[in-house]
Amino acid sequence: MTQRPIIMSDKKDGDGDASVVVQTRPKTKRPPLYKVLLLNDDYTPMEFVVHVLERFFGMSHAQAFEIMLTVHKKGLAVVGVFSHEIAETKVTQVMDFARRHQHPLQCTMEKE
Ligand code: TYC
Repeated sequence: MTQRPIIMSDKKDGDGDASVVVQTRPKTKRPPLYKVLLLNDDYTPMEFVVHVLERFFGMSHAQAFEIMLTVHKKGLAVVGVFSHEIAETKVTQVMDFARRHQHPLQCTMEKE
């Protein structure tokens, strides 16, 4: 939401001179969000990708299967949106898990 100035009520000082006081407010910036992307490749088994989506992104089997098919057909898909720290953790978890199982699955993040 856009920040609006705080307008105090019109001041009547008796001289017929009305004025407004604009109070400043400390800016509260929301932290930037990051998309976590899963990339397609020709070798990672479909069931492995479905398992990754269930395990690290809390998806149901049906949801995970649907997203896996989107990645397979379109080349990539956003699998979640997180703070920088959480996004980085997800990417690391997926990449480590894929490497341990010797699959070339790639997972990256980008600022929203
Ligand atoms: N294209 C892979 C296959 O046909 C499946 C796959 C889906 C791989 C999604 C990676 O992120 C991925 N076995």
